Amino acid sequence: MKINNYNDYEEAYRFSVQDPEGFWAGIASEFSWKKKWEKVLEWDFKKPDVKWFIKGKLNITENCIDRHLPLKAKDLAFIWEPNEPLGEARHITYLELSQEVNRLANVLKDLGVKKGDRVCIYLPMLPETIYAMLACARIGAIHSVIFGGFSAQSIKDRITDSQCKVVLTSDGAYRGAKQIPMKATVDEALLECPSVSHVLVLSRTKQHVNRVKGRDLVWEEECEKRSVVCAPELMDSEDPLFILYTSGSTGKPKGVVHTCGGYMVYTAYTFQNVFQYKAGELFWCTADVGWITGHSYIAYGPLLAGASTLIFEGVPSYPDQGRFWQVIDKHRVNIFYTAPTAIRALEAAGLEFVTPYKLDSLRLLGSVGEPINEEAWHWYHTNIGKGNCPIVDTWWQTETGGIAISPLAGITPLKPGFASLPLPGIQLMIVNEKGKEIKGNGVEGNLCIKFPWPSIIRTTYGDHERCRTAYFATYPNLYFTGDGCKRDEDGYYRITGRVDDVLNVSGHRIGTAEVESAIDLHDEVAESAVVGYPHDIKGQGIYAFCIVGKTQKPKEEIIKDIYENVTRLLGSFAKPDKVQLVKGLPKTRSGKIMRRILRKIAEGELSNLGDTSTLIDPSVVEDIIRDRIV
Ligand code: 7RM
Repeated sequence: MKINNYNDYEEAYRFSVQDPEGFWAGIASEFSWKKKWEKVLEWDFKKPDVKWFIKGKLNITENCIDRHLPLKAKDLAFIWEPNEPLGEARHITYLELSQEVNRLANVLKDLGVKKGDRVCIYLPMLPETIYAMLACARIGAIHSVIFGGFSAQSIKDRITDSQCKVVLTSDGAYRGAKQIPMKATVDEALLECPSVSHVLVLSRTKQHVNRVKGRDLVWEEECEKRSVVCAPELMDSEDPLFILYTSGSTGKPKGVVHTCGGYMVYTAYTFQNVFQYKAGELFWCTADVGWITGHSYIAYGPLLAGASTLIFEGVPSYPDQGRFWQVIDKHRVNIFYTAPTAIRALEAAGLEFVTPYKLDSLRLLGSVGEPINEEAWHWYHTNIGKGNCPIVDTWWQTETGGIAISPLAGITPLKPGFASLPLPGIQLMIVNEKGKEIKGNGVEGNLCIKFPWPSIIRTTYGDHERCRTAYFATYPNLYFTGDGCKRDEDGYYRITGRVDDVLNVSGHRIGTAEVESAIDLHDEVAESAVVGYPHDIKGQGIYAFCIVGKTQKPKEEIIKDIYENVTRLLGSFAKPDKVQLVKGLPKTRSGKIMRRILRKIAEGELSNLGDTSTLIDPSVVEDIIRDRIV
């Protein structure tokens, strides 16, 4: 499975294109299967229908846990660092992991959770959050993790979409100086979720929570009563492992479905090769497990490799902006994987937060979630990596399941700002607007993938047609990423950002349509249009243009309500940075909002608005420009 030098990489890449089935079969053989697959791959991007390791039987938790027990029972699976720097860290071995996962799996079973049932996980960053995911996988239940920053409304939408039976949550959460109610938010969501029969509540903050009789149970009490042994459910390669909701350019978030066999093979392979993990090292990915990065590179990838991972409960700015660096020194972290937005925020805080720390345990740095600007890259390389740690700029998506374009640590020559080269198994294609391939180097266009890899999205939960239209219909026979990219003279890839109506705000993926629907619920707002604009720290900021008619209400009050509505309906991370009340929006004769013009105005590029001749009423543009928020 391991690539050791650039020649190996080139050879692996060539093999993966010439004989994809042979290539992936070789890697898959390194895992423990209950029954070997009969055929490696069947695929048809038109439907789409992709199956890997057909009729293979396995349980991913056996590969994450049991497989390591004979030799590594006492090795650390996790170090957990609490929100409070003076709080006590927890050290969890593979043996303890096994016992805790099995206890919880037995609890779920006794609550009537069966193979194929959906379970919602709404928890802070705790070892128990990973136990929860693995306990589901152990018994074949499909987990749906919801990021702890989401609102009651968002939880309700997600639970309803996948008809979850059980919710795993905690009383509250610590995030920096704040104490956040988790259970109370779940209670509010569950007022309208008849599919949920039980809620298991972990105690973290010890704050008061309501207890609904017959529905709510105390996590610790239930686990204590259960056995540390639980036989793994026999799963087919293509049985769903989890659902993870992600934002697209239209409508409500989509439940991206990943399956057991392919996801296992791909996350393990990419974890080992991108990070070049060596036994004994400590890996730290700062993402929340509520996002795909946490699923693949806090939970599954590292555990499949038998690695030791740091789980951090807190935030980078508490108690001060030096917290990441303090934690790296404290636990002697070797590999540090974070998002450009965090790097830029910590750079802005000043070097006085970095210099107190040695950071001499670091061997490798990683970046994920958005394009990393060259300036931030150099700051990270010089001040955190002390000039001698490679940076792996990893491009991928919820839908790809694992890293798809990235340097391999210490192997691929680096170029700041470039995710560099595709991993073995990833066959990229750049196309123009019409879907025609743009060949050669020194080109730019829309990024597609033309051949399946093991952890490609299988479907969007409950709505396969949506999966087809969102990813496989724009360009026939290609998976469309939604990103634009450049391929330079050396064949290196630089991702330029989304080409659809999806924003990337501080690494959070947000659909403009979602923010607009939240804003439009306001009585005084007739219609709104949301666009992104470049933001020094967040990458992108959110600018909302809202049509408000004649009203008695003061402007300030309406704007305040809009902020509150978005926070309540989606979560505070989706709150617009700028709200402008307008009389009208630039629309074409067919009624389409010309977002291109609004984007230019939000970016402050007023000199070159492009063709406005097709607008019904060009004067609205002048009004918007006059009152724009800078
Ligand atoms: C892993 C993750 C996916 C979107 C994707 C891109 C952007 C992610 C990079 C990046 C430039 C990168 N999954 N993106 N990584 N852009 N360079 N290294 O973030 O589903 O939440 O978001 O994020 O636009 O399409 S995600």
